[in-house]
Amino acid sequence: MTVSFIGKKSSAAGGWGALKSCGKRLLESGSPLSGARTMLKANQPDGFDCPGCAWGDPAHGSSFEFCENGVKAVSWEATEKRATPDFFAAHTVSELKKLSDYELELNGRLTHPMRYDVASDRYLPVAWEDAFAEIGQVLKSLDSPNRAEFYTSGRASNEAAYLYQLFVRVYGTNNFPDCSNMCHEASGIALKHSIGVGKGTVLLEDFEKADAIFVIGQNPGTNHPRMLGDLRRAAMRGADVVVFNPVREKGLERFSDPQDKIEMLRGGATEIASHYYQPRLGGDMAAVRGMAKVVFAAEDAAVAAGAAAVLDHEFLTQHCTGLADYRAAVDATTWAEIEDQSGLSRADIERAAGVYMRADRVICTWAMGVTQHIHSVATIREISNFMLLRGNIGREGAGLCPVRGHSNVQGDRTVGINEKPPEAFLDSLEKRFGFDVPRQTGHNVLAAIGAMLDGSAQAFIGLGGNFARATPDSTLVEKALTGLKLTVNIATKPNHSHLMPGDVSYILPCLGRTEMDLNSLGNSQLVTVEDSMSMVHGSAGINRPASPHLLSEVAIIAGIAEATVGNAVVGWAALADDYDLIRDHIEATIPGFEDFNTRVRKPRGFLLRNSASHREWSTPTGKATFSAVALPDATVHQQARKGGGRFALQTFRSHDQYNTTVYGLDDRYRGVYGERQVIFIHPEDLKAIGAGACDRVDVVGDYADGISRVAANFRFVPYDIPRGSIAGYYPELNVLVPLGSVGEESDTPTSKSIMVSLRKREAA
Ligand SMILES: Nc1nc2c(c(=O)[nH]1)N[C@H]1C(S)=C(S)[C@@H](COP(=O)(O)OP(=O)(O)OC[C@H]3O[C@@H](n4cnc5c(=O)[nH]c(N)nc54)[C@H](O)[C@@H]3O)O[C@H]1N2
Ligand SMILES: Nc1nc2c(c(=O)[nH]1)N[C@H]1C(S)=C(S)[C@@H](COP(=O)(O)OP(=O)(O)OC[C@H]3O[C@@H](n4cnc5c(=O)[nH]c(N)nc54)[C@H](O)[C@@H]3O)O[C@H]1N2
Ligand SMILES: [Mo]
Repeated sequence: MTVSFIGKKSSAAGGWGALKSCGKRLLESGSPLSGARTMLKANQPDGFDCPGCAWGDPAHGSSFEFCENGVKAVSWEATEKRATPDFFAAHTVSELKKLSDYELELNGRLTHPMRYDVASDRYLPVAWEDAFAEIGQVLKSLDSPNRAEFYTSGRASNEAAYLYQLFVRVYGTNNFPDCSNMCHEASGIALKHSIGVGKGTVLLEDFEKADAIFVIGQNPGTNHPRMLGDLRRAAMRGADVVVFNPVREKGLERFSDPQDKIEMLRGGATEIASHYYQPRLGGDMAAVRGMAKVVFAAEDAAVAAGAAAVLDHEFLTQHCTGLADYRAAVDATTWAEIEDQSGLSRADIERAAGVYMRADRVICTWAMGVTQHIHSVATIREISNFMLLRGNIGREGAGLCPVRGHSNVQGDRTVGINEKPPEAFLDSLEKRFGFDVPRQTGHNVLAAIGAMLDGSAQAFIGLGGNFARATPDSTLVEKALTGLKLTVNIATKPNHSHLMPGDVSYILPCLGRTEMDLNSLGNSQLVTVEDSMSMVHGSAGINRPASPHLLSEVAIIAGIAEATVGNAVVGWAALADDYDLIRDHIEATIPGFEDFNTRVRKPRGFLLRNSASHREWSTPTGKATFSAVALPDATVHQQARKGGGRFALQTFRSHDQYNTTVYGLDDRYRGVYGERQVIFIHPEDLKAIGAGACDRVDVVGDYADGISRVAANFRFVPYDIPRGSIAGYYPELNVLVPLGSVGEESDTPTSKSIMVSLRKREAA
């Protein structure tokens, strides 16, 4: 453990800066008191689940886990600002389009259902019944249910998501484009192949026992701040934290925990990463393979010397298949390839592998730096291969941990938001509800956009999210949405997707997670969510709703469902009035939810059983399965290097945003203030292109598909990042992500592998 005392003006993540930022955010949100009160109920057993990230909650101790970005997420929702009908009357849609994402959401919470009026180019208030009736009428008029796309963002509760999928399947389609298609899709696919279940295998408690934690392609200081607390405790008790990230992220270097009074008073901070490696973009598979190569070499040496084995032979023999082929693939990969692709030296990779081999218990976590590349599925399978070598899956203190994004994205998939639903699930729906369940594979995000563009899709319903800004090729997606017969967005705040209306267009405002959801008897309704560790727990809001005209997501879905498919199969209104009844249906149709209504009312909820954690492998062979593929022919970085002044661009999050929601214009940990149009670049690269830090550039997409893609007027920020790899913020740079550039098998847009060139702007 290393604790460094670096004075009150600490350069560590967290600390006083975080506290100051929280206070500022609470004030800006316009409701410091209710905001502060609300925060005290976040992630508490009798409060609501924080709408921030999907990191788990501690099992013991009732202490409120403080997190700067949780405060931002909560106060952003609990704001007193309102986007009322007066606001929409005062601005045409064309005017609103000129606002940035930040300026638009700053107008606060939506208060009334609104319908787009083409003649005045404005949204006008409408009665809920009229909205439901017209939406139902348009959906019924389509010549096939497959012409409608039903998007879900991962904030929707299990109850809302289950009811949504039930409605959509009764209507007749499996078209479920979902934010996870752009997020952890590759993790789900890879892990299903490798270990038989598409979820992580660790519990929060495992972080207390691991000897080493590998953190690959993830920036928890900003995106999962509560994870930093767990990493910090691990570092303090001497566990190694090995980071792979092209960018030097401050939160991974040192963290000062605002919950630790002594550390705060002393202005101290704990060093998080014991080892920090900066691979080139997309170079992780090579890095992990390099480590596996070291492990095999150590095993050979141990055998030759008659020393203790390095591999866990008992585990490998009893539980795994495909080891010999994997070994052959590793042997066939040269160090030259590994070093070139990863950008790391053999010596560094040997050091990292040394940590792995010395540790009895290893956890590996990862997020978007791994999942948003062309070769993400292969990379995650490689991570799994590596972890299997020493039996690091399915035992205490060890395992795989894809750290999820949206607070309930994992739960939404569990309860049926899936364009390729398992047969068994469809069978159980059919049995329980007695209707002909659609069996045809539906659309993911990529297919949905394709269908909108070629005219085969005619309607879009968004259960939360900001489809147009989260997806690639923003300009094309706008065209796709405005060409539809119907666009409906269920939302809490105005965003740009609402400003791309189809022929008939609605914004339907819903309650947020922090708000009380009362049924007809005046009783508070409980919803449930599932975190990254597969814990399912209850969430009940405590704030007064932002407007008396809001409905819960569940009630809105029920309203649309009733108007579209009637009550013959399901009595929607009754379910919307008592979520316990929805949970009874979940229990009856999805394994693991036995006694759902009782268990969810226990503090901390319950764990959904994960077979791989118990070393049961639901793969075709019944074993954990090694993959054995060659490294990618070329990563984006290698392609960019081929010349022509090209760069490999990744798009990541600033410290002041939640996905497309921009809370502010600062990125404190990276030292950027008051602006978002920036490109992080190595100082030598700047020199090489003859530019200075103050020069401005247009970032130009470099794809031979005939589409011109330009993000105009960006400033350089010289940064500690590998040469040839550059970075900037999502969603401003989504115009550069080509729709056709997606992960193999996952279809995930390659938001971290974008080929660009930089065009200097003439000084104004
Ligand atoms: N406050 C806040 N919290 C959030 C979110 C938010 O926007 N704001 N978003 C939520 C959601 S939906 C998600 S999915 C998660 C996202 O959580 P993260 O995955 O942490 O999100 P990103 O900002 O995209 O950061 C990706 C990290 O991967 C690194 N990286 C990029 N390319 C590579 C690569 O090729 N190799 C390696 N090793 N690293 C790479 C980047 O430098 C960056 O540090 O956070 C969730 N939590
Ligand atoms: N270039 C690039 N693109 C990316 C990524 C990237 O790293 N780079 N990341 C991808 C990832 S990981 C993800 S998950 C997606 C995110 O994609 P989305 O989930 O579609 O986007 P969000 O920005 O999270 O959605 C914000 C909107 O959700 C609405 N909202 C907020 N709370 C609620 C609620 O409680 N109920 C309802 N109904 N609505 C609510 C608000 O109106 C807000 O405007 O973006 C992806 N796109
Ligand atoms: Mo995500």
